[in-house]
Formats: sequence, C-alpha cells, structure tokens
Amino acid sequence: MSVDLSTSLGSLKLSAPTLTASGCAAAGRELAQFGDVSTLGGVVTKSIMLNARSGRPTPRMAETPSGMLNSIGLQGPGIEQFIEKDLSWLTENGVTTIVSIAGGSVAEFGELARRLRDVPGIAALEVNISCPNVESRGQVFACNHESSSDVIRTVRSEWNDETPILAKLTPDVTDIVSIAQSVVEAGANGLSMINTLLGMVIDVDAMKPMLGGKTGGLSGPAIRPVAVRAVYQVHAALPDTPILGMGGIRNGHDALEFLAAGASALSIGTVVFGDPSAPWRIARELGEELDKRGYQSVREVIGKAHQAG
Ligand code: RRO
Repeated sequence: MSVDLSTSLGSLKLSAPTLTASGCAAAGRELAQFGDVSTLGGVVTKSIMLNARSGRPTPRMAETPSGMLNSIGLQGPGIEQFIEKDLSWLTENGVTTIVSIAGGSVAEFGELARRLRDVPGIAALEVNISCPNVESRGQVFACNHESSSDVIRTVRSEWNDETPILAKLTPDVTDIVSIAQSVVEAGANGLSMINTLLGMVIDVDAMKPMLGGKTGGLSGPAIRPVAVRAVYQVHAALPDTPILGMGGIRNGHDALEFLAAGASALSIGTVVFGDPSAPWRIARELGEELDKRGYQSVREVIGKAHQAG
C-alpha cells in the first residue's frame, strides 16, 4: 500500500491525518504508552483557561445510546502550569501541538492568546468558542455571530500571523454556515467542527438529572451524521477554508466520510476512552479504505462528495 496520508490545515502541514480531539486525551502524555505521539497528525489539548478550575460537580459522565454525555466544566490547571508542564512535554517530544483555549469573556480569550504568542512549539491555536460567556448570562459564544466574531477578532489581534487560528464551532445553532462565515471574516484560518451537542439523561429512580451539572455534551457515533452534515454544508459555502472534522469517528471508514464531506484532517475523540490507540489505528485503516477504492492520497478525496450532482 502506498497511500500518501499527509495533509494540511491551511499553512500547517501534517504528516498524518488523525489528531486527538480536545478533551479526550488531556495533553497527550497519557497516550505515549500506546504509541509514538509525534507520529500523529497532532494533539489538540484540553481547552485551557487563564486560571485553574476544578470543573463541574460529579458525576461528570453518562452513557447514552451510541455515545456519551460529559459535563467536565473546563477542569484544568490554568495557563501557567499548562505551559510549564504540558506544553513543555509536547515540545520536547516533537509533537505537533494544537493548543485549545477557552475564556469566560472576550478579554480572557485575548489574554490567553497574548500569553501564548511567544511560547515555542505551538502549531496552531484552537479557539473553543463553544463555551459560556460569563458576561452574557452564560450564553455560548459560538451561538451568536457577534460574540463569535468578537472572540476571533480579539484573538487575531493578539496572535502572530504565521500560526493558524482554528475556531471550534458548536452544532447547537440553526445555521452553522453563517457562524462559520462570521468567524472566517473575523480572522479564523480554519474551523474545528463539531463540538458536542447539549443533552441530558434523567435517572428516573432518583428522579433527577444523571449528571451533577444537569446538562452535558453529547459525543460519539450518535452525533456523526450531524457532524458530517455540518462539515458538508460549511465546505460547500467556504471551500477554501480548511476544516478539522470530528464527531463520532470510530474507524477508517468513518474518517473517509468526513474527508469526502470536506474535512482536511480529523480529530479522534470519544473512541479514545475505550481504545487509546485509535488515532493511529484509524489513520492506518483510512489508508486501507483509500487504497481499496484506488485513491493514492488523502488530499484527493477532500470534498469529493461535493462533485456528485
Ligand atoms: O469541559 C467541558 O465540559 C467541555 C468542553 Br470545554 C467542550 O468544549 N465540550 C464538551 O463537550 N465539554
């Protein structure tokens, strides 16, 4: 098999098409016992905030049909410890690192970008606008054109011109295409999509929501058709904007579906909890799926499903 698995997200060249999804492999270190993390397309780190956070009350996870709900609530060590402990490990180990940032306000996003701007070893910034704006009654930034653009414009103004900015979009909107257009106009170089869908599971014996935080983000194969649809619609409207696609990818066949819809690379999330070697396995399987169909590279199938009719 001689399929070329390399790809790119705009100016960022990737030697492999599969990355970890933010929040599903912490900062990559835990995966090192399952494979050489530097051979992945990259690691997208768990969204980091300025200050340490303990997150939402437990329980924080619930099983759902073909998926799971999480309500972690941005638990993390804060930016300084992240740079010192996590980012340094990733850099020392030659890992292509995409740092995911989350702010409770537009200004906090700007501060995070400013703090990270001169830190070496960052291949791209993923701006997680799918988190609540504490200054706007907890409304999610990415649900609104204005707040989405404000965040991206602010991050852009604090960031450098060489390293791409990806905006992470939520599917919990009526028109994801128009949100995508707003953030690209505001300066995003690419899009990560999709984040989880807001859901709830109720324990009918206790007669209360299962999760401590009541609501949670739905991920896994249950959301894959939603993700593929979103990637397809956005690629049709913005064919020159690179998309990091994700949402319930379990195997090479699923990965191929996202490429055909218009994604240029893939983040592997929920499946990693049960199979930590999945990002490597799925890249291998994708090669086999491409080979079986007579393709020689990942690049030639990106957006391929748009050519039919
Ligand atoms: O930390 C979380 O609970 C969380 C975040 Br920031 C996110 O973007 N998506 C998600 O499903 N959970």
